[in-house]
Amino acid sequence: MIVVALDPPPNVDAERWCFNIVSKLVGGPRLAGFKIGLPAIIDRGLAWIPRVFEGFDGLLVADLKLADVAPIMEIVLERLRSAGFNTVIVHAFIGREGGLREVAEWCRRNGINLVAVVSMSHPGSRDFIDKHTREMVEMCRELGVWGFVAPATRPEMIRLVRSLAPEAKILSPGIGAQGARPGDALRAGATYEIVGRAITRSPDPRRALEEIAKEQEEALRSI
Ligand code: BMP
Repeated sequence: MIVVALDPPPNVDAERWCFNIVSKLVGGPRLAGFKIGLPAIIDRGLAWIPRVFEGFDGLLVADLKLADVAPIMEIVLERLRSAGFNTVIVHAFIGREGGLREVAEWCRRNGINLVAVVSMSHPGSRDFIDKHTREMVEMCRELGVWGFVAPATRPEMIRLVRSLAPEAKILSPGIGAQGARPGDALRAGATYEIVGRAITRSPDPRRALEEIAKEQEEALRSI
């Protein structure tokens, strides 16, 4: 399945840009949801989210990669929940006490899917984060975290996460603009491939989504 990353460039009206793309993609093949992060939120805040996603019942992922103390994260999470997000991404490296434990409880109480970053798609992820992926996944599993971010650019990291957390969702960025091919992450055990620019910067985003969906299906058939 595909989660489309909506990262508007700096020279556009973020709400209009997102609305335009969302209206072309909703109902498209293998579309599971949308991910919205700082590029749109620092331009427009959150008030526009319900306007653009009215009636959409897929994953709506807030990607602020939160990494703060729990009481402050809970304030942010409440605002994200009120805006209509049903899934949030936080960093796992903040650790358990005063951090992920409380946030995981908050998400459970409020019906929000909690996703933890345990490895990233850029090479620098190896410097620090990847040295602790295993222990971060183990901690998150104990806390009942719903999903993980692991990179399509390094399928061995997806395989590691999948082996440690067989029941978890895995969201994998890095398809297209960062070099991985559609289906690479799914074959390694990911649940969703996060795709941004390969769809949103295409002259025909709907066609780009359809082509990626087709490639995913072909990749899955070849397992
Ligand atoms: P693109 O397909 O245009 O490269 O976009 C990837 C998206 O996934 C971006 O929104 C980026 O913030 C996010 N992302 C990533 O690229 N690597 C990570 O390790 C984690 C991410 O959330």
